[in-house]
Amino acid sequence: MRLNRRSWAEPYKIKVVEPLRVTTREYRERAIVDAGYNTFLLRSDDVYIDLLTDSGTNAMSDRQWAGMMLGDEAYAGSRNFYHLEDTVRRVYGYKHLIPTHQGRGAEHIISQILIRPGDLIPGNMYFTTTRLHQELAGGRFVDVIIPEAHDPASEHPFKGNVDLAKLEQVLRGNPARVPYVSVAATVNMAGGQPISLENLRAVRQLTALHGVRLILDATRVAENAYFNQQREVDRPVAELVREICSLTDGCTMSAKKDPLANIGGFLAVNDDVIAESARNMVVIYEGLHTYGGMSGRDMEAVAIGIDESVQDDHMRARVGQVQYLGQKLRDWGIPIVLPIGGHGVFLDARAFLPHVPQELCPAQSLAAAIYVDSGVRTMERGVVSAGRDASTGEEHMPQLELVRLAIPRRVYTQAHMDVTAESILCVYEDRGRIGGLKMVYEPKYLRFFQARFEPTVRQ
Ligand code: P70
Repeated sequence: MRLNRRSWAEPYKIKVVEPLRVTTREYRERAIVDAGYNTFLLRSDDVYIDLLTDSGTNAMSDRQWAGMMLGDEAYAGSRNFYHLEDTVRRVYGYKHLIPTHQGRGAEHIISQILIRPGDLIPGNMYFTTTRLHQELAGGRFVDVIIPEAHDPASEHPFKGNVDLAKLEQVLRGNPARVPYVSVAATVNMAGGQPISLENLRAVRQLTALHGVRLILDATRVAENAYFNQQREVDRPVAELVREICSLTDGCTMSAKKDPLANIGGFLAVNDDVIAESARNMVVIYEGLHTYGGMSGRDMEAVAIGIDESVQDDHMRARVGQVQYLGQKLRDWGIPIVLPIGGHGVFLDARAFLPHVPQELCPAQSLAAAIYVDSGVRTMERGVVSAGRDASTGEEHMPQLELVRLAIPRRVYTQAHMDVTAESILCVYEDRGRIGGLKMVYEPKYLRFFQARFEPTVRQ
């Protein structure tokens, strides 16, 4: 036997294709200037391989597309809502479903319902939209993730874990000022890192002791469950998803990620009173409580996608592709966040561009350089994303200065991963020529989406 390991392949074949446009380097040099060196401001037609995000960029299955034809576009009581509600109850286990147009709609509603001015919301690292909604409700986010999460080189298998001592300190020191603890699975800003079941159980115990609710950001909970299966306890992903959710009181969900849809989201809770307030609020900001900003066909696609997302073979291929890209870069000595995450590979821009100080936005500059090299679009996840302190206006200076290569689900092939990896290698070999950027336009909220930059020195 010559093989000691047999390969696996994606558990699907391709039925529809979308042609990609290849541009020249000169064209891309112009395009990135026009986009103010911000990859969010590029036209998608000018992008070759789009690793900006795994959000809403998934390829739907034939079943999801077929389901869309069954969309019941009634204003009230659409049959697709009831299908989604049944699915959420069965797969995640929460009692009440409040649909929203996407994840941040759910974050808005839960934040407004539970947070009072002056409250603290501990969480396992910030996420941009989550923290903003907490702040807009008058709260303040407190980071209680383990310190290893802030170190790109640490190979801790569960960098999404909560530092229990830190959490206990916040809970003890601020009685009645913590409306809930927010736990993300996986942790996006840490590099798609999972939380262990063991840690989540301990968080549950601690919050229960203090009578504090636990709200899950379930956006990538199936990917988290896959890591739990691989690193902690060998049980089916679907079972582990259910168990994670059972340890929490409710969740916010962006259905644009795990659930394999192009748009959608929801808030799900067990508490009848919170559900009633949420159903009342959703009609102000999102739409009626049986659609929340989604069309009937969107809800159908989400319902079917949820079931597909917790299949073991799907998750093996999904996370397996991310690991394939990450391992290639690692083997070439390119600095990435370790362990390789669930939804993307994160370049460590500090180590990649040690000559560019954080004030000059190294990750933003690296993302621009990668685009110019090959048309691969990535996203900054560093000082620009971190924004400013809500009360002092000071810039946050995060320890992690990263460029994210997020992999859409079921969209690209191994060859696309090879082309991407080779582009990163070329940029790495030429890294001495990449300089810094200064921000010349800064929007007030979530600045990374629309900020514009100029090079500090001629590149
Ligand atoms: C991304 C997207 C969305 C997201 C998330 C977690 C863990 C909530 C949401 C919000 C899109 C994005 C959002 C802000 C900045 C950059 C990119 N993440 N929780 O690409 O969900 O987008 O549906 O409102 O990752 O990571 P939604």
